Amino acid sequence: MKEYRPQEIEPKWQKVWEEKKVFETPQYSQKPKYYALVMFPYPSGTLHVGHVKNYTIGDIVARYKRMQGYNVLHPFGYDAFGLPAENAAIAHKIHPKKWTMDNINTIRGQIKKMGISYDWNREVITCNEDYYKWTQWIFLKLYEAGLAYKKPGAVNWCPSCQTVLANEQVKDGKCERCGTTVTIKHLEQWYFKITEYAEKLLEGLDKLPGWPEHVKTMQRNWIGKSTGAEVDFPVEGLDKKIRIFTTRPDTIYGVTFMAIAPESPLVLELVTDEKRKEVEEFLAKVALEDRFKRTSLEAKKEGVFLGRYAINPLTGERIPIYVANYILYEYGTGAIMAVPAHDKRDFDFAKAYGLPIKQVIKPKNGEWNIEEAPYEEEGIMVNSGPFDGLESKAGIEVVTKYMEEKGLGKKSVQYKLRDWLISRQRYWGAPIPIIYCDKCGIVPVPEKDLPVKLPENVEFLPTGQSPLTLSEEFKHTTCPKCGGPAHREVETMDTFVDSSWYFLRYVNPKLEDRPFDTNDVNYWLPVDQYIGGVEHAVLHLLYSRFITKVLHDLGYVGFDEPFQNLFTQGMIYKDGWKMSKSKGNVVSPDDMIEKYGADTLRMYILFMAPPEKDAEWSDAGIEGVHRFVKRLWNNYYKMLDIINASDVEEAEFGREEKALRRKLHAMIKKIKEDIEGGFKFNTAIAGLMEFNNQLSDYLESVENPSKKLLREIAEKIALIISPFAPHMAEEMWHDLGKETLIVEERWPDYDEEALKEDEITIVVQVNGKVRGKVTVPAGFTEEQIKERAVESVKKLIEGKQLVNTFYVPGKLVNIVVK
Ligand code: ANZ
Ligand code: ZN
Repeated sequence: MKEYRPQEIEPKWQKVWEEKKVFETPQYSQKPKYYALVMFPYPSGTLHVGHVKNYTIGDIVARYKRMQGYNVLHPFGYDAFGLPAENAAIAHKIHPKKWTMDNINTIRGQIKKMGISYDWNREVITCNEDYYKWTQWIFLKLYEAGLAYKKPGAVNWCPSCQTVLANEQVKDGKCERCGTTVTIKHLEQWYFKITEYAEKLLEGLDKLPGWPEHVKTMQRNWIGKSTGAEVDFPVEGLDKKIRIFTTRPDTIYGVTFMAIAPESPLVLELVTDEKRKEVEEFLAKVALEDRFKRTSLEAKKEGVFLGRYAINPLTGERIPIYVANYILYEYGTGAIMAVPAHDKRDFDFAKAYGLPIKQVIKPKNGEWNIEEAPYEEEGIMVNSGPFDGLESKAGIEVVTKYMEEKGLGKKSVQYKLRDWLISRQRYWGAPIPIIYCDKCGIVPVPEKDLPVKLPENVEFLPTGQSPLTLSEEFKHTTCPKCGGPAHREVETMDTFVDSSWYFLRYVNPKLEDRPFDTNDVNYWLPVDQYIGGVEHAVLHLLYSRFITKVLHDLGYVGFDEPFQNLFTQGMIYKDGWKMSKSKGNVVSPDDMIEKYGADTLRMYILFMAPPEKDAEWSDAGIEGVHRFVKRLWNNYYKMLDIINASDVEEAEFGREEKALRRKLHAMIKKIKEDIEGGFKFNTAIAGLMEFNNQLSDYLESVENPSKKLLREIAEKIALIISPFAPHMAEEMWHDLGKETLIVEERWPDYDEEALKEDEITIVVQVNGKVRGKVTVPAGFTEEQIKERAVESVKKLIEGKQLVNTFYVPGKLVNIVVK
C-alpha cells in the first residue's frame, strides 16, 4: 500500500497549481464573485503558527467557495511601512527597505509551503512606490475635500518610538506598540477629519449583521455619541458666557458649582487677580501630570476656585467657578455645570472642597441619602421649580425645549471620536505630499508629480525629529504654484493610512494611472469575508470604513462599507503565553511542515479549538491529528486496492453498506452545515474522524466489501477534505484515476435519500391479541420501539393499568394491561 509522504506530495501539487495558474482570478466571470480577504501582515520577522491560523481559516473559506462554483478573489500582501520594520532595521543596522524585503521573501516562502490558494499575481507591498503613490493620492483627495488639515495642539507622544500617536494607538495611557507611557507634546500636525463621518460610521454599523456584536460595540463606544444640551451660563460682572455640555439638563436646578478644563483659555480670562497666582501654580502642576490618569474615574479630584461666579440661567443662583483636573478640554465644550447630587465625579469634588450637594432627582420608590452617595439613576424631579414631579427622562426633553424657547441653550450631540492624527516623525512611511512656500503657504503636490519618493540614503535614527529633515535633497524643492524656492513636508503618514485602502488595490494591483478601476472595485467589493485579529476592532477597521466612505462620497467607489462579513480569530498560545520571540515560545510552521506536512498543520490548527477562540498549542495535539491523517490515508489506499483488485466480486448493498452510505452522507451534511453555519471547522474535522472510524470498522469486518460503495466513499472523501488538506486530496483524486485537478471540482452535496434510515414493521398485541402494527426506523432501540407500540394503542388501553411489555426482536410487542 502507498505510504503517506507529505514532504513529497506537497511541493509537487503546489508546483502543479502554480504552473496551471489555478488560483489566478479572472477580473470578471460568469460565476458569482466571492472576495475572501485576510488581514495582511507586518513583515517584521518570520511567521509563527499563530499568524498562519489566520491564513488557514481564510484558505478554507476561499477553497470551499471556489468548489461551490464562485469566482474567488483571494489575495495577499504586506503592510510593509512602519515602526516595527524601522526599529528592527535600526537594531540590525541595515536599511529598512532591505530588511523589509528580506522578510517579505521569507514570509512568502513560508506561506507557499502552507499551500494557501493565493493569487500571487495580485501581491501588494505598501512600501513600494507604485503603491504609496496612491496612498499619497488619497491624501490629496482628502485635502481637496477639506478632510485633511493641519492644526497645532496637544498630541500623544511616545518617548520610546519618538513619534506622535493617534488616540486609537494609545491603550490605557500606553503606546499600543511598545507599552511605554505616552506623554503630551504640543505640535502642529496633519489630521484626517474622521469626526465629520462620526454619524455615518455609527449608522453603517447597523447595516453590518455579518460583523461580531462585540466589534460593533467597541466601535460604537469609541465613537461615543452622547445626546444632551449646550447651555450658556453668564459670568457675573463680565460680559462673558460659559458654554457647557450636559447630558442631564433635567438636573440643572441642582448645579452647585461649575468646572473648566485646565487647558481652556477661559481659565486665565476668568480668574480674579487675588486667585491668579494659586491658579497658575495649579495649571503648572496639572501640565506635568499624565492626562489619562488625571481624568480617570478613580483619580483624585482636584481644582481651584477662580474667585468668580456664574449665574444659573434657570434659577438665577450664583454659582462658583472652578478649574478642575477631571474636565477634558477636548470633549464637549471643555466646561461643565456640576451637579454633585447626581454625578460621582462632581460628588467627589464637592466633598473634597466642601461644596453644597443639592438633590433634584429622587428615586421613584423609597428614599436616598444624598450626603452618602450620588443618585445617578432615573427618577422624579424635585426642588426644580415648575418642573417638579416630572420623570427625569421626560424632564431632559422638557427642560431642553424650555431653554431653547428662552434662548438659553440648545439640543446638542457630542462624539468622543477625535480627528485622526496622521503625521509621524519617522522615516519608514509614505511622505505627506505637501509643499510649504513662503509666498503661497501650504501647496499640495500636484497629482502628476506623485509619488513624492522616499529618499533612500537618509540617517534614520530616531531623534524626535523626522529623519527627512536631515535630507537637504528631499527637503528643498520649488513651489508648484509660483516656482519659487519652497520646502517639502518632512513627516510621513501613519501606516494605518496605507492599510486603509489596500483591499481596493488588490483588485487592480498593476494599474498605473489610477489606484483602482471604479467598475472593477464595484464588481469585487464589498469584501464577502474578512478575517483577522480582534486587536484591530477599532484601529484598522474604523479607518478602512472611514476611507471607504470618503471615496464613496467623492464618487470613486459605489459602496460605502468595505467589509460585508467579519470573522475575528482567536490567538494561539504556547505554555500559557501569547507566542513571541522574546518569550522564546514560538512554534514555526516550517518545522511543523517538515515534520508532519502542511496538511497536518492545517488540520491541527483548525481542529484545536473553535477558530474564534484562543487555543493552547500542544505537541501531543498535532501528533494526534497527524495519526488521524495517516489513518485516513491508509483507509483510502486500502479502498483503492479493493476497488482496483479485479478478483473482488461486485456485491449488492446489504445492511452494512446501506448503513455506511447513510453515515457518509450524514457526514457531508454535517460538514457543510459546520462550514456554512459559522466556521465550525473543529467539529467538521471531528465529523470526518468519526466517519473514518466507521469506515475502518466496515473494512475490517466485512468479508466482501462493495466496490461501488467504496468508489463513492473515495470520491467524496477526497472532495470533502480538499479545502482542509488540499495536497493529500489532490494526490488521492489523482490515484483514484481522475484526470482533473480536485481544486477545480465541485464540493459534494449529500443525497437526501441516503440519509433515510431503513424501517421495520412490528406487530402490536394487547394481552396477546393482535391490535395493529407500527413502522419504525431500523436503528430504534427496544425502549423506543416499545414506546411507539404503547402510543399506537393508547385509546384501547385508556384507563387500564400497564403491567408489562414484551418485545420479540424485529417482530412484535405484547402489551400486558389490567
Ligand atoms: C451635568 C450632569 C449631571 C452630568 C448629572 C452628568 C450627570 P458623556 O455621557 O460621557 O457624554 N462632561 C461634559 N463635558 C465634559 C468634559 N469636557 N470633561 C469631563 N466631563 C464632562 O458625559 C456627559 C457628561 O459628562 C455631562 O453631563 C457632564 O456632566 C460631563 F447628574 O452635566 B453632566
Ligand atoms: Zn509659492
